[in-house]
Amino acid sequence: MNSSPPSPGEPVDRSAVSEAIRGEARRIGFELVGIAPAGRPESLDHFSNWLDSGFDGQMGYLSRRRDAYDHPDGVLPDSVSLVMLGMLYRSADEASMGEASVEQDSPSTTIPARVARYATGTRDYHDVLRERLSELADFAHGQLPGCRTRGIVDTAPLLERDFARRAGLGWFGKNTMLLDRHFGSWFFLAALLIDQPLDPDAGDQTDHCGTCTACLDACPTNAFPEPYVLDARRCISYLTIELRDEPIPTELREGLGDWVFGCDICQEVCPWNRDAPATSEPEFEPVAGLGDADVLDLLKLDETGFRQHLGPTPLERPKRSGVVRNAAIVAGNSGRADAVEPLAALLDDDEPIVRGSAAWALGRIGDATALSALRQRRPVENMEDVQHEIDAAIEAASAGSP
Ligand code: B12
Ligand code: SF4
Ligand code: SF4
Repeated sequence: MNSSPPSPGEPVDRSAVSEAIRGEARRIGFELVGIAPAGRPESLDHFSNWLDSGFDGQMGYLSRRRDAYDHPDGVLPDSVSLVMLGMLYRSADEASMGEASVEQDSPSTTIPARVARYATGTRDYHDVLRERLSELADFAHGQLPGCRTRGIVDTAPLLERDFARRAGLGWFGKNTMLLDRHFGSWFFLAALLIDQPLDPDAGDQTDHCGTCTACLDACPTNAFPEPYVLDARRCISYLTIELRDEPIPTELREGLGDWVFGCDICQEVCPWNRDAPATSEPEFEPVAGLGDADVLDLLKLDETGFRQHLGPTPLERPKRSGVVRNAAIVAGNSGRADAVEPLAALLDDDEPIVRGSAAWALGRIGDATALSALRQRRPVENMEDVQHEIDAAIEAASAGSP
């Protein structure tokens, strides 16, 4: 294979260039690589129906750019090829512990708060992948002088899983994740769009879910109205990250369990993830405070502490009010009496969504101290929504307290 750039005037050997780009992508750290031709996404109609059903909730950025999804031209005008890329992020520890890593014994002085594993590394994955994409783009420009490229991770109007499937990176699982038989689903996707023809991959799209329904059965908030369809409004990932400046619907709070940011359940139960290999990226290994987050610490975060500890991480997205709101709900779900004091302090927080969720949590824990804090706060609370939360919490706590 000849991967040296063509001399001026020399015809481009598309097949050799395609192979060179695949090889370079692997060298840069993308374990999964494939090439898809630009065109109408195969699941565009499904995407449209999904938006029409309102399953996107508050993620208005999806419907606002609806037309741009028709063709990758909406992202890079005159695009012809998409190099679809996947990078593993499961940490070595988790991979070696298998599913046992999910349930760990915690010292009784902490209340475990789970953060989805894609977000526990030292750096935000968008930054890591963008850096690598730019390396790959430089290489492509060397191979195809004068070409135009654009690297994409997440934020552009492109159905990444659709093109990744077409490029042979895997199949759509019933949990909607893109899955590979060897790599499972613990990988990020990225795309490098190019305005030049490359040799596409055959794209094996065989579905290997069979009769399994483990992910659908395990989802604690029943977020799958049917296989292959996710109602994001019920998904913990959406509720804890994307739903901002609003309370989490009361009927879904219990389902959060101990998740303060994102959720991995429908991937953890997937048999194809059991022996999935670990990442080789040190930046995706969990850092202290995220891989082993403690609700009691999160409840005490003020704006300064939040910016200091979580500002440079993906947890910045839901802002301090979102993270503390989520932590309060997890505290309530834990039923732990040692959460009452920090929760009671939050009844006085500037943010109504924090006060409301703290009230709910106190009602759930429901001991005498929690009840007294709620009763004390009620006459001074001036927001109607929070008053309702406190009333409901007092009722719940009174039912359990003498
Ligand atoms: C919006 C979004 C979300 C939303 C909605 C998720 C969803 N399932 O739609 C929320 C916030 C809930 C979310 C959660 C998560 N996300 Co997200 N998300 C996105 C984003 C930005 C857009 C996805 C989108 O357009 N959804 C709309 C639906 C309709 O499209 P779709 O799911 O991509 O495609 C499905 C349909 O087309 C369907 N389909 C196709 N044809 C047909 C035909 C029929 C008849 C039917 C029924 C269905 C069907 O199958 C496809 C695959 O399932 C993508 C990045 C991107 N630009 O693509 C990341 C992305 C999908 N997310 C990702 C990740 C990692 C996650 C989480 C694991 C994070 C976490 N741990 O909390 C969870 C997983 C939840 C889940 N089971 O999907 C990765 C997935 C990687 C992979 N291996 O699949 C992506 C690709 C980001 C990235 N660059 O790596 N996410
Ligand atoms: S990420 Fe969690 S809440 Fe969302 S669909 Fe999967 S199991 Fe359900
Ligand atoms: S848990 Fe089962 S049904 Fe769900 S994605 Fe994995 S193999 Fe498919």
